[in-house]
Amino acid sequence: PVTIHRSDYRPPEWQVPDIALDFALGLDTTRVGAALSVVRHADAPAPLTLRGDGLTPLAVRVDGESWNDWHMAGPDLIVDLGDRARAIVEVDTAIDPTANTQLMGLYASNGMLCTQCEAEGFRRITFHPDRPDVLSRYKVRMAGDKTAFPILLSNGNCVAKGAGDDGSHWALWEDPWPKPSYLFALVAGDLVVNRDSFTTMSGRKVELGIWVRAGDEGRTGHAMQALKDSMAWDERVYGREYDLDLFNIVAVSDFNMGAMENKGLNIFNTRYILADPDTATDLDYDGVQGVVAHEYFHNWSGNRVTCRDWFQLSLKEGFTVYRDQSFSADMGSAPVKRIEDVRLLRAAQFPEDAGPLAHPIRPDSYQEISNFYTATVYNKGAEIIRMMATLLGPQRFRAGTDLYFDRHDGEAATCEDFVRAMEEGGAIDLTQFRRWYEQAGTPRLKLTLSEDQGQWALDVVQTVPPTPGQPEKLPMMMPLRIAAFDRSGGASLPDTLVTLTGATQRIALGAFDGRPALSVNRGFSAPVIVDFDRAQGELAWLAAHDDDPFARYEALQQLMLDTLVAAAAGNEVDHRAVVDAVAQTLRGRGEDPAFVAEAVLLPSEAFIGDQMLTVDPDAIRRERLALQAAIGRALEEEWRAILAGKAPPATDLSPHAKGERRLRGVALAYLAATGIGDIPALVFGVFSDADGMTERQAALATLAHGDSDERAHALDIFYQRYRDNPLVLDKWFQVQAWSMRPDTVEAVRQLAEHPDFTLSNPNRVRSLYGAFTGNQAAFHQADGAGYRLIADLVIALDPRNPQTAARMIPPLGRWKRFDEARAAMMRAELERILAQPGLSRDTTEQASKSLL
Ligand code: DPP
Ligand code: ZN
Repeated sequence: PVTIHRSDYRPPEWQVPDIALDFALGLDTTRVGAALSVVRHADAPAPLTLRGDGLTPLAVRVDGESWNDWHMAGPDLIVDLGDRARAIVEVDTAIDPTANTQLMGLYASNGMLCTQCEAEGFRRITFHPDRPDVLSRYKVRMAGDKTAFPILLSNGNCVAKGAGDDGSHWALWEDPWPKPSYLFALVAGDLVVNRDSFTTMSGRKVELGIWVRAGDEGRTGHAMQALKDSMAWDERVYGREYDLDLFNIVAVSDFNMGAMENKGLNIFNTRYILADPDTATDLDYDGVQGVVAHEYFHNWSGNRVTCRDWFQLSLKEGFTVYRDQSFSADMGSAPVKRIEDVRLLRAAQFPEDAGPLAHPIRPDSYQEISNFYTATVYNKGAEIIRMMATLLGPQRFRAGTDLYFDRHDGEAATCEDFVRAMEEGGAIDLTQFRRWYEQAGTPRLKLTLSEDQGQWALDVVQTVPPTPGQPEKLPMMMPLRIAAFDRSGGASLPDTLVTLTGATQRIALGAFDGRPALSVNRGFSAPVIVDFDRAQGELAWLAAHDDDPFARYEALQQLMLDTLVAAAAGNEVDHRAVVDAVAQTLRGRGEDPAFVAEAVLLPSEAFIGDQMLTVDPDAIRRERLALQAAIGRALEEEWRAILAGKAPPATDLSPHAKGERRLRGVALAYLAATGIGDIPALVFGVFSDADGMTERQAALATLAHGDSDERAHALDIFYQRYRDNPLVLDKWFQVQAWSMRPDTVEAVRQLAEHPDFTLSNPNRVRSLYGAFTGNQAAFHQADGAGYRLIADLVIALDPRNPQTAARMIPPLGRWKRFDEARAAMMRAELERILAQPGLSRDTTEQASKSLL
């Protein structure tokens, strides 16, 4: 495969200010006529290169005349335009949407036609430069059978429509805003709409529509509310107004990603639109709200200001994730949202940054850009934006974003443009900060406290680990929020923002009577790993008294982690300190149950593994279960009391109600770990009495770990009740793949044979196999059966859907973190994948890099 380098960027030789597309729609054959008005930007004559993927030109015309001066260069069409400086280039093609199992370009899903063009899917529809720095105004005409496709949608506004006398009809859509081809969208199908409207800050009325299949419209209310809240929030917080008279969202069940921000016509995975209390959990509700906001916010951070090239992906994604995180924090509990964001970063991004696929948030090279829609580009990217916001403070950050939007509106910009706007708008020098865009790897801060004549100081040593292609690193600039407390009640050092720049740095803390309790990286101000030896007593004190909720959470997590890592390494441990701290935290549950539920949750098996030199999945599971059982038994009365109270009605989606449900789920898990005889019946009772999916799923997942009769019974009831609802059926697969039972590998193998399992739906694949790779002890089963299962999946899925197949590879690439026997088996599976003939570029890149 060819490697594309960031340093090779050249501006396009031809721009395409206007495009007219003409679609004759059909599920098996769709004919596409494209008319590109092209303008030369190169000084000298240059051929016009139009990228294609699987297309054949049926006819080529230039300025209305049939044209022969063209040839194919691999999949691409090269048109020789002589010394013309402008021309109208027309190309006719035909595509087969039903055969398009990659779900990139124009494809059929459940009898409807829809598109996904980011990053390079437009070239599967028609020949085009298909690079984000070529922006065009689109006119789209589509015609098709009125019964099969009663609804015809594209970007912008519908300016004309009509019917033929052969049962066909047509619509003409025009988008006044120039956009790159990756934001093109078209939908044709039998859909129903939930309509609403929003009046913008300048008084313009925008018509909103959420389009779904008949029967699903009753589950679109939450998404609609999230959309209106997002529109108001972006006006209030960033001063950004929506810019078309129409905003449509379409929900599609077969979708590779979460959703897509096409201009004026977002296309969503149904998972992030449909929600009602009977079928969606509180987390699902939050997911809908967050993704609706994310895609809406892209209208400015992504569409009005887009990316110059795909190396700049984090320019739109990191910034937009930061924006959706801030929105969700404003809509619910900010501390809980921060905890969730950090948990995700640690679960998905830290391992990526420590492994063979590590890359900076602005990568230097790629083979297949689809492989770079990563936790690094998205979530670490958001942390980089957050750090700038912290360094600048709210007013200067807003001045920076105003400058960025105003200066680059209508342009294809770079990460450097963003940082420069922050520097100028915020009056700050970010020269050193730019290293966050260049260097991969999670920085480590080693902290030590010292005292000299009653004056205390904190010494910080910063290191950034070597990553592939980057053996040497320089220290990063970062904001570190700290505070120091006198545990005996004396004066403390209040919340202080320190800007770290050096490899070593000393921070004066002031005078204390004895060693202060240090609260460090408050609010997770910098995305780093902190190494700091603290006694159990100090952590327990911070868990109870720190005035920063995130730091309180961290202290308790650290206490748990220290205990679990020591136990997994074979040391004798005492569970008492953790039990006491959990008990202490539980006392605050009346006030903020959501925070308490987060705080008392044990760290995941994967996160425990990340703290070990060599991950021992079996010891981690054993010791984590032991601690869970100890906490379950010691606080049995508390957990039972939490469950004895009445659950808030499932229709109550207030943060407090969600928190109570969350805490009840945690209580179920702790009780189940004790193995006390009546617990399966109690959990089954919660399952049966549940008036909504949050409780129902929590109880089902808890039962799924065990081998009680109630387990089989509940799984059966759940299946019978929801077998016709694909999103809920996904949960049925998921809880079984998450199970801590010793036979989970075999169970997953059998579930893959289930009549409801299919490789053609990415959600279903993720619900079974994605959940399974997140089940550390099962995936890493000592005989290698878990590795084989995933490699078999990749081999079966790659010819059909390379993008989704390639996403299953990274877990196999973590072999360096495991013992030699496991590492050898993981490598062998990667090699077996690579030996497959005709392997996609996506999978080849991920598998070969994973072996290094
Ligand atoms: N640009 C899309 C997003 O919102 C890609 N799935 O992240
Ligand atoms: Zn995005």
